[in-house]
Amino acid sequence: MAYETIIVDVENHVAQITLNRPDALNALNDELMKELADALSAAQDNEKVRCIIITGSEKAFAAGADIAMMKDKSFVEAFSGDLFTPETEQIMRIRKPIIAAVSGYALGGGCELAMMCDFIICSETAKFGQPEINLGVVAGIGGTQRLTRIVGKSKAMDMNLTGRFMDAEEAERSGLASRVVPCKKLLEEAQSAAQKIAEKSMISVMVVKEAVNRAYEVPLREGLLFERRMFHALFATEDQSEGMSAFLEKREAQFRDK
Ligand code: CO8
Repeated sequence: MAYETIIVDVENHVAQITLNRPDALNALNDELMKELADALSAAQDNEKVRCIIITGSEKAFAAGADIAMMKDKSFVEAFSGDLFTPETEQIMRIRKPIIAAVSGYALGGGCELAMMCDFIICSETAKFGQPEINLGVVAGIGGTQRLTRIVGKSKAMDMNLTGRFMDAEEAERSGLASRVVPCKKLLEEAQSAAQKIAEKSMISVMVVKEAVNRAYEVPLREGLLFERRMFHALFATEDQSEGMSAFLEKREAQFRDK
């Protein structure tokens, strides 16, 4: 599929998807969300891809859902059209790890998209926010839910009620971003993290993703049981044997995803 609103590069086992609507600061419209979901599914199906990066421009990761697209919708159109739901469901089904590399604005749906990724690396210029309240609406794809689980009630309320932006330093301090780097180093850092992940056994990588995400869904006892059972199950893999042997033989493990 040829894309109009994103750019996809696959190199060294990493699929880098760049949101590309510069005139609208990468605002998320129907076309972009469909293309993004399609590209992610293609990356999931591509055996060469072992990690995915979603990024934007230096000025904006994404400045939210496209306000011009939404402005004239009636309640019935918004409700029946179920805007972005199939695409976000599709994104949530991706089993390979996804890193958000955020520079500049990640607002509204842009912040929510970053939070749908597995972790966020941001540049010193990043600004996160849920400013939907300024438009007379509220967040619609996770800004009251994921943000609350990530940064806690007080900051989530503050962000959603006042619409203020959070800078990179606060985002890292609050656990929203895992690392902050200078703007020029953002993609290098994201690529290096992706390469590190790409070297691991894909089976362990997918288990980590499932297990950490499960922490948001189930009580602690259930989550711990799931983790323990997955730990046990990995002893059925050749990669467990290779990984532990390689450590004891003081050499690099050669994982084969088996
Ligand atoms: N939608 C559409 N166009 C946008 C958006 C947007 N979210 N953000 C920026 N643009 C456009 C501007 O209209 C402008 O276009 P033009 O040049 O044609 O006038 C261009 O991008 C550049 O923007 P600015 O001139 O405003 O640039 P500034 O540097 O002055 O300001 C800001 C940058 C602060 C990021 C500013 O653009 C801004 O506040 N943008 C809107 C942020 C916002 O409110 N985001 C939330 C949108 S609502 C949302 O995301 C809901 C998600 C849930 C969907 C749920 C579905 C179920």
